[in-house]
Amino acid sequence: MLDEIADLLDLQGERFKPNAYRRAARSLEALGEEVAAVSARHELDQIPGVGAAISAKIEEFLTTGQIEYLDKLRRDVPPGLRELLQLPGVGPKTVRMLHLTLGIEGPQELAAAIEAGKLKGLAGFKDRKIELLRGGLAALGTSDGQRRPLLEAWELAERLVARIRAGAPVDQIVVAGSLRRRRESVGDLDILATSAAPAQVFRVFAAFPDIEAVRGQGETKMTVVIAPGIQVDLRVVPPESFGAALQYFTGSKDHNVRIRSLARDLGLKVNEYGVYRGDALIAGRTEEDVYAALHLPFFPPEIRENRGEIEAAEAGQLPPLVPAAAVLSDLHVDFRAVESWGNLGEWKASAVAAGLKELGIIWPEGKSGSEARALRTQWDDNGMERAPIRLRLGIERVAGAAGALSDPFDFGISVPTRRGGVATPPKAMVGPPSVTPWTVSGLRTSSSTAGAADPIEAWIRWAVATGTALEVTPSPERDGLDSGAVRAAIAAGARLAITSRPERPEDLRHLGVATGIARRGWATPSDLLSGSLPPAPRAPRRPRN
Ligand code: DGT
Ligand code: CA
Ligand code: CA
Repeated sequence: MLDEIADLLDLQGERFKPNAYRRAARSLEALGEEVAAVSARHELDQIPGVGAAISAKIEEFLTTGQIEYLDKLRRDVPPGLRELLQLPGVGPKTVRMLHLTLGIEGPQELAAAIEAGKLKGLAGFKDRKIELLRGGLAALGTSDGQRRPLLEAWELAERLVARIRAGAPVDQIVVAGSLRRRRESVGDLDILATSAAPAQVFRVFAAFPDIEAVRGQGETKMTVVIAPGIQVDLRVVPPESFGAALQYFTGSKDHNVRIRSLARDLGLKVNEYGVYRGDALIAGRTEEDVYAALHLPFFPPEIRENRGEIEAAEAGQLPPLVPAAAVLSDLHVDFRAVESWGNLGEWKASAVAAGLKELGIIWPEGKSGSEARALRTQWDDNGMERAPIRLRLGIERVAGAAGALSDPFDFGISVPTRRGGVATPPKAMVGPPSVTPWTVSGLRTSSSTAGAADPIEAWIRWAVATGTALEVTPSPERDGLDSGAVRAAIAAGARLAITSRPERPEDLRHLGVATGIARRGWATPSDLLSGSLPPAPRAPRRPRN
């Protein structure tokens, strides 16, 4: 409490008092007995740094459990400023400076200031520190207005849609917005539906568990906040406008600005209700209709960012993005996940449900060979080959780790990982020639969480030079390439390995989310490793023991 008083006084710009409270706090920490015992002997003021004012506050706490002075300070300082104190590497002096120079009063304003580049050049704000702040803000997570990792938003959306479908008569229901574009972070969810009974749809929506607040409700739109603070907009639109609404609310804003201007050139008007010539509605039921009315091909949602897709379409050169249904391999299932969900039958069922034809199960280096052989036996006993799903086994080791890579099982695949290793790629991957470096795992390319992103360019060059693919996962803030890195990798000629990085069998369905990130990076089938897998391993050795 004394430290908190010091922080709050610092926020108010007090010069000497904060350090007096901190000194007293340090003395109490070093006390070696209960402060109540010292108080009982009336010796509080003999503690170094504890004068009359502080000892009175300690007495107050011991008798009432509170310190009125602290309570008043808490009331006086804006709550947003106190929240900022929780950020890594941010003390009261920094918060006060941000408050005074940029008028920042809380996490949202700080996030906006970072995005607007206002922190650049401020004394003490190197790029790395700004990255840390950005990550810290994302992790604060408690207040509204935070962007969420794609996968978290996707899972919430999945539950919401399933619930609405189960409880109300909906014809079409699609989550639009940044989630449909598979943006790596999502601000809020934008759900669109058509229904013969909109009121019932809204009733079911409002009854979703974990709703923190209802922000607004009209005839056609309802906005709620779902714990922990994710805003969700639901719109029920007429079927003849569904395509136009979907096009409008999928965005991105920049893409839509271009679309509207192309429409103007054709003497047309486009909005969330449809495409109009004068007052006549000429398209709106489907997105395809909307784009066709503007003489444009259908744009896959993932590339609607005004990053060259309009020009590509005009030149008739939209890339043939890898279809989600074409990704039939999940190339990096961590053995530890299989181990902790030991029933291979469940993995098989999930893999079949996800339409997979191949699973790569990867050992962390150092695990024993008997476990691998036991898995192989279990696999055969479960009839996995008849599913038919091919099993590939491999070893993951830190890229650049010294010493020969032992491959006792003869599986022939290795996964150099950045995880736990250095941020820049090694000169060479050490290993026996029988081992094919397959995918690079553990790269973090999105800076939306704490810590800076890895220097991806160097890894891309290394992947190209060593013939190793780069992993694309549904969680680039944790590991894997984000869509920007995907685009850079493709431009450099690197291959991609798409994986759901599942923790549980049911997570295999996240492969589609990872595929979305690859598509967002303009990946086509020929950019995938799965299009040209290394030769199948030698016939599985069934141990007899
Ligand atoms: P988010 O939620 O920050 O992750 O990103 P979005 O893209 O989902 O943005 P959001 O939820 O504000 O709006 C959804 C879509 O609706 C957006 O991508 C484009 C469209 N939209 C929203 N507001 C406007 C606007 O003021 N002008 C235009 N042209 N489009 C808008
Ligand atoms: Ca949104
Ligand atoms: Ca929205």
